Amino acid sequence: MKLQEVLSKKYQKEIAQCSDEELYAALLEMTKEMSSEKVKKHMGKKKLYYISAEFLIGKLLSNNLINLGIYEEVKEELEKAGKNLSEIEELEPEPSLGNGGLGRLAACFLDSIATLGLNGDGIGLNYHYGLFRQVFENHIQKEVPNPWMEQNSWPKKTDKTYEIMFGGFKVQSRMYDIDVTGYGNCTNQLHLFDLETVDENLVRDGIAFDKQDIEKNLTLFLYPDDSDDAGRILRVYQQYFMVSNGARLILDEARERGSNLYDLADYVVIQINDTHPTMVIPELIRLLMEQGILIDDAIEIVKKTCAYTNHTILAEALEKWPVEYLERAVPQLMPIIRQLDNRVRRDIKEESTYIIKDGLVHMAHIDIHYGFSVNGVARLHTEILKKNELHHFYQLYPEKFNNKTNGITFRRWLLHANPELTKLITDLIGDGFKKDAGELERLLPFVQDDSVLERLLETKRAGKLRLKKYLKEAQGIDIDENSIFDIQIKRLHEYKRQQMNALYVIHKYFDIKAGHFPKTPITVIFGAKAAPAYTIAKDIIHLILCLQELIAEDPQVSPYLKVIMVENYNVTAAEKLIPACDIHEQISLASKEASGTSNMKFMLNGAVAIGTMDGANVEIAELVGEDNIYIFGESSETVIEHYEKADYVSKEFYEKDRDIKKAVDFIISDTLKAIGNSEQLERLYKELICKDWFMTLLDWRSYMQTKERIFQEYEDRKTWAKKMLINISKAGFFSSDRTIEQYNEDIWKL
Ligand code: 26V
Repeated sequence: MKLQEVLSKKYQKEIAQCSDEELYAALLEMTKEMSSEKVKKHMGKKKLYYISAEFLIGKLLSNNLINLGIYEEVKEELEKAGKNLSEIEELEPEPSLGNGGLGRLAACFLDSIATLGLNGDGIGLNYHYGLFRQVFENHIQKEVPNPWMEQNSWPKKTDKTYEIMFGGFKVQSRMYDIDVTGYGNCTNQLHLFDLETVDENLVRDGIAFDKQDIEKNLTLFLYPDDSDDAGRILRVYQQYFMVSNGARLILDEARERGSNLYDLADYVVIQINDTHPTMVIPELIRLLMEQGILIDDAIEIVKKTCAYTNHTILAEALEKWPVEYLERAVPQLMPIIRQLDNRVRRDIKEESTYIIKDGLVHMAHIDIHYGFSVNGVARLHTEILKKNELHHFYQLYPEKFNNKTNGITFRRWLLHANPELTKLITDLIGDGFKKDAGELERLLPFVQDDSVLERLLETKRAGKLRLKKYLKEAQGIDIDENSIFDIQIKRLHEYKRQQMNALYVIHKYFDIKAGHFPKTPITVIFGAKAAPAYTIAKDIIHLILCLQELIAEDPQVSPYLKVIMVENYNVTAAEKLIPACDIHEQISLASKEASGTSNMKFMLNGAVAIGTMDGANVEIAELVGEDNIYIFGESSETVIEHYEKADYVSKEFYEKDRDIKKAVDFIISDTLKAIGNSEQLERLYKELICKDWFMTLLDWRSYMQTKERIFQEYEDRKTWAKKMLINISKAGFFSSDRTIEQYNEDIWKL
């Protein structure tokens, strides 16, 4: 199908006469039609359902054109008529159906499942506004709605509707489908459930809305503010709505394929992405019982069908719902959850594994007892689950535990995000790596080739120029492409330690003030959204924004150092930031970051990490070797020991290290208070010296020394380019195609 044909039919116009809006609408239509032609009739009877509260799919147009194999062709066709595909792409709103890594992982997985030709669909919710859009006002994050569904949008309305029961009322759902195109292969579906009665007019003043009116608000936002009961119980309604729809769809489809429900596990495997979809287990049991199946049989059937992925060891992130919430929102599930708990109590002594304790339902415990597989998302993470967090479960069910180190789709994070690097790689080793990421290793011999290293540095420069243009247009910010780009982009959380990076900025500011100038100027870039009710996270953003202004206004410092907090960090921004990066910050407190996935994206784009031995950093370090990554800080064992003994006292570090004290004290200096808000700065200061739960000060000295070393070593451009090339050539392991092959081999068996 040619774009011109669509335009002639739709508008009776030539490409050159069309507006970008018309071209976008036509491209959308054409892509939708082409991808639906590739929906494959799968031969095998078993099908995977990846259920997730988040699918951070990003913009889809270019990605779909790439996967359909027509990107270059369309780009040229447009260019010939004087049109620019990137400009057309700007018109596409980004669906923000996720918070961060967990949601983006789900999107990468769908891409790989389709690319590998596996029979698997996603199931989630069609949030009208998704996650909030972040704006900065007076150095403070404000949240506003992000309406992404427009007249011309990706979701296709289907005829599938279900009646969903809640305590005291019922609602009618409808399924919307987004085509997920695989690279040169088949198309799968992302099924997003929605409610026709949702009322966008409920939203007032930022992202506030009436949280009680479930029929009007159910699918308005992703993770509505959970700082109060109404917000938390709304989450329970959302989760049940998602899984009840999902479970019915799954059973309908299984029956259509010939299942008698007793043999469900031969037809269906469900991957539960974190605990948010956990209620699918009792809901399936309930639905099977409605079909006349006895509870013991129903439990056995479901047990063979569900697999659980854990994405965090943070206790506060492991969901536990008060029994009374579930009684209120989904009373039909509580008898089943009680039955499940009773069976655990009957058979197992270890009280810590019970499902209902102190009036709380431990969602992960349902998954582990009543699923057949439990996996972590990086080797270290899985080991910590087995040894610490889930040790008692591991003793009960060692055979259920397995690791699946995360991965990323190279189609989006290399082919689409970095055309210059893609071209260089293709020139050097052909394009086999697009299907078999392991082929990137063939780049290794080129570390001896100066002209290749030179070309590699040029691709980095191209990435920097693209980011420069983007930041100028999006935020009116100027950056210097000749500076070192040091980037930390991820959700804002204390364990990820953006505050440690900010303290280094303060240190460097003093250094420059004292006349010690870096050889190459440094641009420190942050991108992060904070959960609306997470006070300290918002204080950290406030500090960074104050530093941004302070340094920009200081003529003595600004030629050497620049701090930038990118507004509304999202997938689109990441696609610009990652190819431009020299140094990426992966500085979580060891043991706390389950995996991280931006680390993989950066590596693939020739950036070098500064990181702790945490999450997938451990596996990256092993692959690239110690010369090609900068590791610092205490090990996860030491950190876990500090927690066990409760012996970390941040004040001791503050008092004994002059540089730390000076940097921390600066947070509440008159200089910063003149720019920012005293209450917020003081709260952050106190948090750091009195609590510092994620041990920023513990690792700060080693962090600072490592950064100094990096900036020195950056000066030797050839050696640096070698580090870049080694990172790229070793990135193949982190293709989500590899991850999905392992899920399929060990868990799904499609
Ligand atoms: C959730 C919450 C919710 C409430 C309070 C604090 C808090 C802290 C963390 C979380 C994270 C929930 C799960 C999650 O998103 N995990 C991320 O999953 C990624 C994909 O596996 C992984 O790369 C990240 O390391 C992991 O943090």
